[in-house]
Amino acid sequence: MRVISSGVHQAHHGLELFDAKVNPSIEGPDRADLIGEALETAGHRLIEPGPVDPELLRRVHDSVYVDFLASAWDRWQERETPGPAAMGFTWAPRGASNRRPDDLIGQLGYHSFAADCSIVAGTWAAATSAAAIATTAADHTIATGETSYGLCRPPGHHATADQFGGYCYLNNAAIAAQRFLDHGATRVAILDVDYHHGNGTQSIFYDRSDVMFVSLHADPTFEFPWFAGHADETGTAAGAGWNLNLPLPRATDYARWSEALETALGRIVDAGVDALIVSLGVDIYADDPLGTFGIETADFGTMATRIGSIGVPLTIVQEGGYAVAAIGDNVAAFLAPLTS
Ligand code: OKP
Ligand code: ZN
Repeated sequence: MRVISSGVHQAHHGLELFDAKVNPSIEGPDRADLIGEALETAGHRLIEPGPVDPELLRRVHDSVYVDFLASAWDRWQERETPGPAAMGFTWAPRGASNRRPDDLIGQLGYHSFAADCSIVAGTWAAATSAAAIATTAADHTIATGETSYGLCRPPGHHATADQFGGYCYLNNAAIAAQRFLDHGATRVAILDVDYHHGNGTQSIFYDRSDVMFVSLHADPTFEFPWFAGHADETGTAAGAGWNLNLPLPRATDYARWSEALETALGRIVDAGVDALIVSLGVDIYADDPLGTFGIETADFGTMATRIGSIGVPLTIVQEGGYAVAAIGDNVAAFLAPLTS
């Protein structure tokens, strides 16, 4: 087991709008710091990532979006009275032309889909560091076959090819998947176990058959990201049949959740993939402030044992998880049975 992490994320702490109030985001630096500490206590060595690959970013994300993210904070600072964080507040009405505006304020709406997500001074460095962590983790699995874990922060699974939202800017799991393909894999699967549907990952690969996206998540009829994650979203064009959503009800416990996991793994095994990326959100934990599921700490070990049993090369990237008192134990419990 190789663990990749970096302290660069610490300078990123955005603001989020919720309940008509703006507060520091619940997605803060403490999350990754606590995971790192727990993993070191469990005997893991934390290894720094290599540099980010700008070409790889642009194979997953639109170039204009990458350039936008890289420059948004500096452009924001040029305003007469810049607020404490750059965020969108106008989104395209249904049926609108959705032409990209020229102005920064319009572009912030164009390139985002949720007001829980903002850009501050450290955001671009943190997002590219998380992408580098995912890339380095994938590279280790590609080179050795060994399982790797990328302690990515900010998370990535809500980020689409050209929009940020849900605390995500660059799609770390998608970047890891693309890395496997670029190094000879024919087909890879992404298994997303975060409490929230990975709308960004789904959309990036929705018309492609080389990356199968499989997600267990809270039903979007009652949960963020609200507009994606239904069971009838199965892919389009060449991607038809390569997207599997398993929406689950409130209060789902491990007995119910593990039934969906069996369905998910059955499809992944049938697909005969060369590698598996796990988008590991531990916000399915019983005491998570954003979640409603009933997964206990020990259940993370049980699910990891089952996922590992399919015998496919495995790279894990961190997504959500907001119960900071338990976040380290939950990730350590997941990694423990995969550690050799
Ligand atoms: C990101 B990931 C609560 C607002 C909820 C959206 C949740 C984003 C979750 N104050 N904002 O999938 O864990
Ligand atoms: Zn989540």
